[in-house]
Amino acid sequence: MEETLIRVLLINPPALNTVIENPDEQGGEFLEADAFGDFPPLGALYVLTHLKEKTDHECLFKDCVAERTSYPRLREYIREHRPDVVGITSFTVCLVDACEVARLVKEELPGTHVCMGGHHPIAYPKEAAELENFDSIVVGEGEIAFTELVECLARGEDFTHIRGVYTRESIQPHLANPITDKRFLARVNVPAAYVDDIDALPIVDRSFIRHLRYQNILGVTKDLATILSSRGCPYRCTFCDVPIKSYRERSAQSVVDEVERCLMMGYKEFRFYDDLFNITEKKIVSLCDELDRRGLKIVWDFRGRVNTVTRESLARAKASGLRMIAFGVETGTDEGLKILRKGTTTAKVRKAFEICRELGILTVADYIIGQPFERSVEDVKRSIDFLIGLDPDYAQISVLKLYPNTEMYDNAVAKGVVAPGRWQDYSRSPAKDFVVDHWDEFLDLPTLVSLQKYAYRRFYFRPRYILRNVIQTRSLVEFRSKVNGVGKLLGKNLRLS
Ligand code: B12
Ligand code: SF4
Repeated sequence: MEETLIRVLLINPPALNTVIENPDEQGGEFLEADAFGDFPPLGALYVLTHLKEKTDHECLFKDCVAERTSYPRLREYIREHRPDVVGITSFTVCLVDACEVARLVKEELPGTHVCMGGHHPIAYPKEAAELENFDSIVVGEGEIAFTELVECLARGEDFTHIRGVYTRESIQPHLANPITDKRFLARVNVPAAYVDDIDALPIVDRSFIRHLRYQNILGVTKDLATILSSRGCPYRCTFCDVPIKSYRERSAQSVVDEVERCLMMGYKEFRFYDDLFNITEKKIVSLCDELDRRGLKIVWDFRGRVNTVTRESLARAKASGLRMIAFGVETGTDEGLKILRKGTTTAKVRKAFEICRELGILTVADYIIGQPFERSVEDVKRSIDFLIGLDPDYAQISVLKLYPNTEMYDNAVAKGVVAPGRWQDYSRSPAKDFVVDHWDEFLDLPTLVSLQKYAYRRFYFRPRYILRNVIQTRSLVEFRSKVNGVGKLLGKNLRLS
């Protein structure tokens, strides 16, 4: 059949109706990952870039989170641009907003095909396929699958043969015969879209977002680009549902090509947002070699694990501009790390932070309290003591949330800490008053929240800490964002105008 050119819009929905992760979150004393700043939705951008490179269809992108787009404004945008296909990226916790966007599109343009991709359909394919107002869902990595879907729609052809693309009807046989695909978390049990060679994907087209200022409270400039040098994580920490388990690395050449392209667009700072950036020392060294070979001097940071950290590789990275590492420390005892299946020890954690301190690399410790093995206030305080002793430059301290599809959540159900099926019910009929469960077998949530505040205050109000930060701060942007960030962390009205 002949193909007509169509207009495709990808939307990152507003995050206005995120589920309640902590009853105190409206009180201004709550800080979570997203409060650290806005980040470009790279996954959706990868999908759109692929479509743009491989076809002649018109591609549009709307990041309602970064643009603070309201629903009335989004409605106007849809009316004005009249897309033929709308792709919506999704998080389970923001499902209400994804559904609201789909409803709005269908009200304005009933004939427009609406497709849901992103994390939610990976976590809950069955429930996602049955939602109203979506004509299809994509389970897994969407670049090739979504391009094929759009091509089929443009030709008026059936699309249900495409791997990972489902409708309410076409997913049914797979639900009756669930599969296991070792490349994904065991719960992803319908055939999912997967990209074997991530190096072959076109470099993310940031012209879709260059007008937006993504900023992060831990950054040094207003021109921060996030970037991925790998996909997947083979570890199986019990609290995490990173959906893809097979690890794929991009070549250093391809990553640095992307860095160069970003520099040409005016980006000055780079955050590697890989699930697991430092899988080996060799990976870090080859990236640095490639940066040096091209004479590029950049400021960069990454999220990493402590167990592959060596002095040599970090010294090499520091010399090539590495500014900061965010480590998933999680908890302060070996017993706890073992239960979380973190695959590391407190000694290794200490060593990694020591090396960073010696080399002048800033550190962030991601930390979780309210763990199933913390049975008393004293246990939590002991864990906080470890964090204080570690003395990272920043700490992000959360109360453990029982996210969908994690082993931790299943354990909580098995122990009767939470009722079964809560996320499935929510995924079938999302409601914005859904409250995320916590492990409250030993300590109730108000106690955990007050311990979280206690930990933040203890950490950030140490005179030594304050002095060190004043000395280290390099620019006004950095200073202002640090004060705002710490103000937000501590619930004080410290905002600088
Ligand atoms: C970077 C990151 C962030 C960043 C940036 C998020 C962003 N805007 O993209 C920040 C720090 C802001 C963040 C925040 C949060 N995050 Co986050 N984050 C990640 C992380 C580490 C990497 C995401 C990524 O870039 N992956 C790489 C890209 C290539 O993959 P991708 O995003 O999955 O995209 C692919 C597919 O999903 C699909 N796809 C995506 N969109 C679309 C759209 C269409 C139409 C189609 C067809 C396909 C498609 O194709 C893409 C390309 O292959 C993941 C872990 C992970 N490995 O996914 C967690 C993860 C996505 N985050 C998660 C959570 C829970 C959150 C928070 C809710 C945490 C919190 N309590 O605040 C918030 C949500 C805030 C918000 N409303 O945006 C969960 C999601 C679980 C779920 N079932 O929804 C994950 C899986 C981590 C975890 N295990 O807890 N996050
Ligand atoms: S917490 Fe980090 S190391 Fe553990 S499975 Fe998730 S991404 Fe991998």
